[in-house]
Amino acid sequence: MSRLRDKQSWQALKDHFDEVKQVHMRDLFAKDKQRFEKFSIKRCGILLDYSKNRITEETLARLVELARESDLRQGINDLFSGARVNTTEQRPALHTALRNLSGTSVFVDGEDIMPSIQMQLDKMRSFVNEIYRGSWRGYNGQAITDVVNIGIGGSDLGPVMVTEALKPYRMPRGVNVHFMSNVDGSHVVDILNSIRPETTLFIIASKSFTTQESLSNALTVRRWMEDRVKDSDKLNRHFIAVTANKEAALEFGIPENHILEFWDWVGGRYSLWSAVGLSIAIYLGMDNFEELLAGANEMDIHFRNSPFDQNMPVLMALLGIWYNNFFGGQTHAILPYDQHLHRFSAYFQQGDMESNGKSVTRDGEPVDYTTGPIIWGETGTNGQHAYFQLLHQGTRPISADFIAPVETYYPINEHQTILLANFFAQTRALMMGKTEAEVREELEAEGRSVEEIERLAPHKVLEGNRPTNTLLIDKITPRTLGSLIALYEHKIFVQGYIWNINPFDQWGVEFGKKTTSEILDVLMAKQDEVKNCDASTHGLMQYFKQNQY
Ligand code: G6Q
Repeated sequence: MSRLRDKQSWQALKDHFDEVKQVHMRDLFAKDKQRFEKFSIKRCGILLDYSKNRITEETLARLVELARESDLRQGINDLFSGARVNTTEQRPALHTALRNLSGTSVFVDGEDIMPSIQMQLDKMRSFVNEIYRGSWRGYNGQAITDVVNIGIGGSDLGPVMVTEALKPYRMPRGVNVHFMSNVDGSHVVDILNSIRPETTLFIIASKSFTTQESLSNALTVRRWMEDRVKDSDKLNRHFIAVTANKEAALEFGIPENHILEFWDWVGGRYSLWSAVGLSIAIYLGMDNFEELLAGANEMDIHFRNSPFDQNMPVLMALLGIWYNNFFGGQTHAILPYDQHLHRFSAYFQQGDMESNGKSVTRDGEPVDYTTGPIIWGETGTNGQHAYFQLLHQGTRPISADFIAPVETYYPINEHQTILLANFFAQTRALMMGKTEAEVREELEAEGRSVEEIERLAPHKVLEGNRPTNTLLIDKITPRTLGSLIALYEHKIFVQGYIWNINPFDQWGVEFGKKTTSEILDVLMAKQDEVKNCDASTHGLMQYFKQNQY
């Protein structure tokens, strides 16, 4: 048995699970009027109500004991202090240092990294200022109106999500931002058709500066620009690179003073806090970008210093483990009731699934328990008219986070009240369900015949007892969004730590990149055949080659 399943607290949770698995939340709420007060916490402008979970005070105590027995405190200290928590790549994961506003030093290989972080922030600020003061001009002297971020995965999803979420904070008369990620030519063409070359600045964001999609897109864009601009100095005004591989960016032709750097100790999916966030800073202004950092820092401080039973990321992580490992839950939904947060679930689909989609422990032993769940979700209320049916009456256990702001930017008519009514109604309905007696009573009140009641009743019963967290945010601002993102980042870290896996590598993604490049060599006739090619892939490639024109 693995060390995790061997833990006393794990065994205690197993025993406890057998005792409480049949308990209905309806009864827990009926018995304890203080349940909301007991199981809710407010920090950083976010109220987390976790009372609609299948837990008692004893469950929580036992989960917290699991965190203690896993030595989570040491794990948190290691994370923040720059220990090499990314064990396979022998790197720290210091995204928290990017938003460390305390001024205290953080060391990597004996060197204080805070001055270099500040230097990149200063450089970002000066780029943003130049754009807004109109001193950064395109090849024919016009000011910049559009910025295109060319990047994928971690070099794309964060800036897309944040710029969408904070649209109301866009700089007055601000530039437009576009995100070119897919190597599909349609994505490239759609964006190039919507901009004017003379007033557009392209940011090539790639940590490795070797990612094929981003480099292919960057090359196509550069050729498109070269067709219009012959003078290389003028052409250079249209390109910035953000990378941890400065040499490759120089080789691509980006001038040194147009390169923003970050470091191998920033994971791609944790990089929006670095210069990868340049498109965010340009769209919202540097002050708002720093507010985002400040909000994340506030959550970092809470996470680092709070006892586990009053620690928002730890609580959310432990609840996730409760469903994942004891109830056999396989999926977790993230459901924002805020249209501007429409990329939030997609962002944490990467954040969570790329981090905790692992099957061996940090020591390379196969795990004998399940790790990261499938993360998915869309905005409410739309989802209610679609997949929510399965949440209410499907056979699979699903847990969900419901996220909404109290205050909206657009207080038109009763929209926010109606939105929040839906929001509260769903978590209540999922928790309460509807018993057969209630269904029969309702049908009788409608005047249905005995036969009809018999026929309909089983279909209208809702089991309920479906667990949800509710996150009510005072208002979505750069600061609270920063805290919210950091909350999820730390939740993921805690789960990975307790599962004893490395949440900071992504060998599956790397394997996908490498396999593509082997196949591309064959499709482009640089190689005759993929080594040991299987009949399916071979047949498909042949079919494509024979039919592509
Ligand atoms: C993130 C992943 C992955 C990565 C992209 C882009 O953690 O490793 O999504 O961000 O593959 O990589 P580059 O930034 O190196 O182009």
